[in-house]
Amino acid sequence: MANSITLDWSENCSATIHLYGATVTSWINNGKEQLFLSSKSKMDGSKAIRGGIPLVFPNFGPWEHGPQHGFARISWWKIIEQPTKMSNGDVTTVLQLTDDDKTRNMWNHQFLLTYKVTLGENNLTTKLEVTNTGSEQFDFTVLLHTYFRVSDINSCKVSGFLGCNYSDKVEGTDNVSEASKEIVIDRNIDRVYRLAGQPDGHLISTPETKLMLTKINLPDTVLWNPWTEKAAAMSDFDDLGYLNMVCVESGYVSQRKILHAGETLTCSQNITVL
Ligand code: TA6
Repeated sequence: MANSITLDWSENCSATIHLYGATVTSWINNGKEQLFLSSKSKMDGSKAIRGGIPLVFPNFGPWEHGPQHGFARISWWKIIEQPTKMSNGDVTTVLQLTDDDKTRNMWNHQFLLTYKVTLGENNLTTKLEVTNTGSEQFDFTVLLHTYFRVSDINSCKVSGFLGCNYSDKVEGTDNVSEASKEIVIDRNIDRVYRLAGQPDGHLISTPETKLMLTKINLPDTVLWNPWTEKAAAMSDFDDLGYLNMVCVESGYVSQRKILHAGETLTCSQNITVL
């Protein structure tokens, strides 16, 4: 069984989604790869894929019930809609994950995750629907852990955080206000920005490419680069990989989202090549 599916918009515009974690592992636009995938990433289901767009659910960060970042990115998802070319030229596919013994042993709730990936000529949209299919409410956090490829981290600028409050997991501080219009990554950065009410858009720019990330119902953004020491400490991450990636992660993580029985949260991000 093929473990991944590919969306083909044209010969130099495509996206690949691995069924393990429904992880988008590649997005090629105009012949150029836009996502970072570690050359040492496991791709056999033995561990979360290190790169692309891993899905974090039902918990962002360390979790008392199971592995960090939850089970969605380490589960085999099912394709419920094969790649389909729409009338406007976009190509879409839909994958699904529902609760099973494994997930219920960690987190005893019934849920349905429906993930739609849409590839456009110059954009990639990933929409996740979280439905509580049980009879009791549950709460969770959710995040799209996007690894953007950059030619050289030293020439990368990320914007859209000015004035936002963040917690800094490296410095151990909270309620810090971002004073920079553009952030240059020059060290280990691991920040959870609370953007509620802020413009939901980030520009990730290098001399070669400018990508605009916009979000719906994902009010927070995590900014992460492991830098030298943490890169070297990850067995599935190239030691120098930090030079070619930045994680700008769309999430609902600062507060836990409560879903009552039968309720659905629909959240999405769109990345456009400008
Ligand atoms: O992206 C933020 C973060 O929570 C970092 O603290 C770092 O742990 C990263 O996720 C990767 O986590 P992982 O479990 O994939 O190694």
